[in-house]
Amino acid sequence: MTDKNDSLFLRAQKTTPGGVNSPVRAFRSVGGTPRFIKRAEGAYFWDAEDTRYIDYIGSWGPAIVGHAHPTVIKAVQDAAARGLSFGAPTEGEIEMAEEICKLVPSIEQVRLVSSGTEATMSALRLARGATKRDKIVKFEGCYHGHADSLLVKAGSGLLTFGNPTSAGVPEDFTKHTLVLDYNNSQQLEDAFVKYGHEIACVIVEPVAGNMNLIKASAEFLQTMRRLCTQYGSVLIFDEVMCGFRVALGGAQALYDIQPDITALGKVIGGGLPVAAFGGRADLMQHMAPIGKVYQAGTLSGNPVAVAAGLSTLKLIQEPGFHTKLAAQTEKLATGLVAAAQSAGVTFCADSIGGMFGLYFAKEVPSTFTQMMASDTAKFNRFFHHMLDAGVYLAPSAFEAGFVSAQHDDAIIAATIKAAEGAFALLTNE
Ligand code: KE4
Repeated sequence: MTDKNDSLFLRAQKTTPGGVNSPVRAFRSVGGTPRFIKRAEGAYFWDAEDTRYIDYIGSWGPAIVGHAHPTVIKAVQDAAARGLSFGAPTEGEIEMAEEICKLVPSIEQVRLVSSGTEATMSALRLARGATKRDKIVKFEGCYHGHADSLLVKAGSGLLTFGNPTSAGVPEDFTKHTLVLDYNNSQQLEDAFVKYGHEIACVIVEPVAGNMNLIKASAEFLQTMRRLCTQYGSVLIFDEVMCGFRVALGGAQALYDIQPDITALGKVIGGGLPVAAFGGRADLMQHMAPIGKVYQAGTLSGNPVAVAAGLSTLKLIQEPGFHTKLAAQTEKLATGLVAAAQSAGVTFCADSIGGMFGLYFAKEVPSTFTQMMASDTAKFNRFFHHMLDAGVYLAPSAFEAGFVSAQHDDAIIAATIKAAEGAFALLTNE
């Protein structure tokens, strides 16, 4: 039943392109009517029809402690009662910076911004300003927000510079961006041999979550670290999604690799707009007002948003938080695989910390090409069968899923039971 969602969607499309404020919300890759959410609590949210769903997007990562956590809500209410925004420094911003530097030791200094896009865009500008080089390296399938020089697809030939993936991005803005294959160490090595001393930075999702979940190999990240050090390029880990989600110290803690700059977001805002970029102090010294790399933001470090983020960061430091989160997420992944096997459906799943990936493929992909070969049509049908059963997965085969601390055994079991029915329907279609 989606009548109210249908009418809201029609109404929204009159005043907002596609009826949404971010494209993935429009259900265009899975089809059907997006659900307009009225409220959320714990592992659940309710749509305009008051239909309840088990939520596995969690606002695309921020809702790691669960929706409307009482502690977070109180922190926000208390902060809001003191005023919403001042455009002047506050003690809360110092606390947030100190907490980030404590939890992510590679970050010696950090600058708060309001979105992951701002964080990565600023990190790129910092790398270019600090090295006085123009070229950057990214990887196909990784998404770092919508800054012009990052909306790039691989060039036609190997090791050729990128072309815009979006209208409105001049080729001049992407001609310095080299797009390589994720988990291809040899190609990265070759790129540095050819362009190394012109490369300002390499930016990577150390655990990729924007081509579904794909984990970097340790060897790939180690090669990246070695080459950046050798050629004086800046290594940027985009941990906007995996930061504080795959482990308390992020992917860099899991892989034990120290990037030069880290971009953060999502969890550090707890659902409100907080993101950040930070790293080596000698690099951060290039940032205005002490350095020549300009970056600014009216709502950067907003006190209400910082209150939500700080209370979330405190909660995820409770003993055993990430161990339990990873265990619940793995329980979900293995349960879904078992359900698919019982139904005879070709399917696999993977998880790391509180992130998971679902693939209609024989094996878990490790490259963008392998991911693109998965059966997305089957994923789309599975998505809708699960939605009809009250389980809200990411509305795209190319997104990761997210578990919160509130996804308890009963909720995981209910999800697996819904999947048994969904897989059975797939076999009869
Ligand atoms: P935002 O500008 O959306 O806050 O962050 C951009 C960004 C940067 N880096 C990574 C690794 C990201 O995953 C993101 C944003 N993630 C998407 C989810 N695929 C946000 C959802 C959306 O675009 O609506």
